[in-house]
Amino acid sequence: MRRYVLPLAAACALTAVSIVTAFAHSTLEKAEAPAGSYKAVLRIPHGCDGQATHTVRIDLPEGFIGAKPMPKAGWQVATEKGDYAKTYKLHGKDVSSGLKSVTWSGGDLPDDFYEEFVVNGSLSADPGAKLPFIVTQLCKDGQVAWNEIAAEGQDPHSLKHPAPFVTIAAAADDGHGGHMAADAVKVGDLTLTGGWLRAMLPGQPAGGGFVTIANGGSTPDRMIGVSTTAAGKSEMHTMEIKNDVMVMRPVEGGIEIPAGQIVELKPGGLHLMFMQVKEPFREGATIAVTLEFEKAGKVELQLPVKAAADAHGH
Ligand SMILES: [Cu+2]
Repeated sequence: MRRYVLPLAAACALTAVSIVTAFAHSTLEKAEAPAGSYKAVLRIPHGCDGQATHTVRIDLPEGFIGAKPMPKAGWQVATEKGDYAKTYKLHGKDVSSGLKSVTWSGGDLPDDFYEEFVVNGSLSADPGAKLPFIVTQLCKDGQVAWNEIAAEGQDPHSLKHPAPFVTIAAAADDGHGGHMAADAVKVGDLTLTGGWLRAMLPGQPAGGGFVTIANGGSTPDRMIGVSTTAAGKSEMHTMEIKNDVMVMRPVEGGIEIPAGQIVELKPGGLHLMFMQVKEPFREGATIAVTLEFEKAGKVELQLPVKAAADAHGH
């Protein structure tokens, strides 16, 4: 990627600043956020070995899409655009390119001061993913690059110049009667969240199950099997309304989980179906359910049983 080297402005206005000594590293104001709209506020804590910073460059991470920089009084802003590693959905549209870096130059940020630089955009990555924003500060005689990324299991605090990063939080509750999202389970490129089973009435022979599957990989996967010892027969179903009647049927060939997409199994739509249930699922119980994916393989989920608040025909 091309680097900008920008001339130092002779004179420039001081922007509103506040003195903060607590931040030794460059950091993001919000270090954790769910996928979706995100305002990246990058803090520049100090200059380079006593010198003022005149240029700040931020290289945006893959998965931070539709980004726009906030102009800054006293600084010129320049941007670089390019292709993303893959195609994302943003507001219902496919996007495959956009802002890759922003450079604010011609400013004057004395070493004793702290400043914030803002890029607004949208986070599109799996819960748990860490998206690093590489920050480079240029001063008269040198530079500081916040470009170190912690390896898996490494403590980011052990790095001398860690890149600020945002961790993608689990999606907020979908509002379906207050079902809490279960802990995220990762298998291969897939992240499974919010799994639950609907509590069954006594004598009811079949029950439904739901889970959200995010594919963070670059290739599609497919759910090809579901099983549990709690039921004689487990299937994947679709549900649709035909002639005012809700009809369910097994999904032929399994459920596709497209690359970079989220598939939600939920009441009224795709769901897991458990038949010949030995003991009706009781609210408060936890039942082990194994899902099988073509590429990611098998994963066992401990699914909580929740009240059948909204009976969609089961
Ligand atoms: Cu069903």
